[in-house]
Amino acid sequence: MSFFPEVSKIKYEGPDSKNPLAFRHYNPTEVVEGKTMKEHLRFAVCYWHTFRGMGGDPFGPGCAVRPWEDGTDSLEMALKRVDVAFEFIDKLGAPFYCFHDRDVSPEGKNLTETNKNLDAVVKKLGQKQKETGIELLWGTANLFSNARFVHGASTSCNADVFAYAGAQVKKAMEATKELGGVNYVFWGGREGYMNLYNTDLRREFDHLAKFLSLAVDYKKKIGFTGQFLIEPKPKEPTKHQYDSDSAACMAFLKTYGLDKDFKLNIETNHATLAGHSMHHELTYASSYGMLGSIDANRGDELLGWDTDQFPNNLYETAQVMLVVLGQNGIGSGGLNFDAKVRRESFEPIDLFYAHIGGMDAFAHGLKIAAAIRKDGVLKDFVKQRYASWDSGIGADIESGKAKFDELEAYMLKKGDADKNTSGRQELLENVVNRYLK
Ligand code: XLS
Ligand code: NI
Ligand code: NI
Repeated sequence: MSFFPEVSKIKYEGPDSKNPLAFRHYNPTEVVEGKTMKEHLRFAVCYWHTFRGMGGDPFGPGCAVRPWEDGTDSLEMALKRVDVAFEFIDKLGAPFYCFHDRDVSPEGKNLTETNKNLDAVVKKLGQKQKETGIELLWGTANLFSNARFVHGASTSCNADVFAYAGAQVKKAMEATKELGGVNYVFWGGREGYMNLYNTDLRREFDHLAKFLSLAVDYKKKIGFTGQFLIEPKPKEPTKHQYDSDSAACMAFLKTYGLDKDFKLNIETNHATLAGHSMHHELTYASSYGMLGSIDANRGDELLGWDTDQFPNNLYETAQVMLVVLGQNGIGSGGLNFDAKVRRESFEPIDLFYAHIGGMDAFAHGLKIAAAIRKDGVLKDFVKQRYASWDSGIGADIESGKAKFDELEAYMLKKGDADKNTSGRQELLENVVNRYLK
């Protein structure tokens, strides 16, 4: 039985194609900088938006047309949805998918039943992975939808909720391991505060760190080798999320001695909500070897919340790929489309258009970034800009040879600093635009 009978396998047809169900740039076997596009981009489809999102918003319930849904959150429906998901991902040609435990399987009447539901679905996911060759980029636990998480999970004022969350992550990590997942993600959910009058901020941070260190312990115990990732987000659902941006996450991890065990999964729309560009968030993490994976989407310039739209901005995808190529690849991470079609795009076929466009935007961005790197236009400029640090006083400062005494003696003798040269921002922006084709 087919759930998308009108769609066959999406193929690469080249930049001139006008077929909306074909790739114009994503050519999985095309080699760029010594690796195939498939290896560079490591696209993943997310289960929550793509197979559970029904387009609901604060003004109305979901209205997406999904002929396979029976309107229930039953185990039977969950098992059927696995067939839908794998047909979609397989036809699209994405090599990976990602899920939360509660996206793929329903909550039961108690934890025992909930875990049994997950076991049943994981079994089917495993079979489908084998059948299709699709792999799991990452798993995670939904620690925010159920009412028990109203005050957060590991940062809840209720110790029982911390315990429940621990049990849930333990199970989700086991499921991820069983399915060969190459990463495991911790997005904060409701770990944050709405109001400081009722919040012991320091205690909540300590609990968050305790929770993550227990996860590290358990990871070692069961021999799960996937990369742990923290996903920063500054606000929504809480007013202030503890994992607010790359810098905050890295400072937190360092403070609690967890920095060797985690990297970051950085999401475009979360970067912009934090008042940063995606380029900034990626560069910050990558500079310290902390960029592990990417949630690929975009926000709306005029809306101040997490709209999770599909990426289409070539400037941005090129910047993302410049950072990724600059660190020699995304490693075990990938580009997960944490993105949802608009409420108005309610037909199943829209899911294909959305993903094809996102994949093409990144494949195109990859080609642009590679061309910029090939000509060395930015790299050479930056190298030249910092040349004063490569010898003389600059090299002495960097190596620790020059202290304040030496700096004073040097400058007294010289009288004044050498003249500055222009940063040439506009010139460089023009140069980058030359490659946007
Ligand atoms: C929500 C997050 C979430 C994570 C996974 O804003 O992006 O979807 O990626 O829990
Ligand atoms: Ni998001
Ligand atoms: Ni995300």
